[in-house]
Amino acid sequence: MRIDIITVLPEILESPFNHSIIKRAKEKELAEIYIHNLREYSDDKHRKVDDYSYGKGAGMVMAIQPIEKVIETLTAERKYDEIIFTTPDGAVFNQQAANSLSLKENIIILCGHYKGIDQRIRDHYITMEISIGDYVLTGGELAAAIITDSVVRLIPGVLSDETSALTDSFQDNLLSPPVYTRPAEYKGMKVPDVLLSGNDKLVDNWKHDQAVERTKKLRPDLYRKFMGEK
Ligand code: 6GU
Repeated sequence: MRIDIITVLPEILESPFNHSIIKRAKEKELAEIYIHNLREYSDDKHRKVDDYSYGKGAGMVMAIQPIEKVIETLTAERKYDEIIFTTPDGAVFNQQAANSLSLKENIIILCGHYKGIDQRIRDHYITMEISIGDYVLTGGELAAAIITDSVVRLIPGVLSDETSALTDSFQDNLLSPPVYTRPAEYKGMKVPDVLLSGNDKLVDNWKHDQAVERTKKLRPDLYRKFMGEK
């Protein structure tokens, strides 16, 4: 899978993909991630990428020209399945959206900034608008990093244990059960006996019950979805 991220702040995206699982996914050539500095596509002599908004209303708007140029450059080279714009007024991202994006070949993520982008970009180029939650960030870069991280880890072969993405929280509208490691007892705090029993069936049942209980208590909204699907 190839992900091209377009941003005015490439520095923010230098670190997130260079560690741990995402770094290994790139090394194993399961994911290619390219960061494009929007300023480099500006025809303006000062490499300006924004301009005043028409009509009243404070704030700068990202202009068409550099965005059109970078998108035209990329789409001339290969076909893209989605051109995503990160924006607080997009559809709220979730695990289902991550699952479906992980099946794509090539995607572009355009990071939103300032007071928005010229609507004509959204009308003519963008195929998907994503928000990562009901709060406002200074820009779409962290959202792009979150989307990329959650999608890349789902690509087959990225996680060492193929089953582990399937048992993630949210895959079946359930939170994960609690986990424990050694020692079995620490300063009087004990690991539940069932986990030491060696009985796989009992352990699986316990994990499922814990997942259901936790979801009911911590995320009643998810619990209703879980019950509705049964
Ligand atoms: Cl994608 N962008 C910004 N600026 N704020 C957000 C967001 C995105 N998602 C939630 N808040």
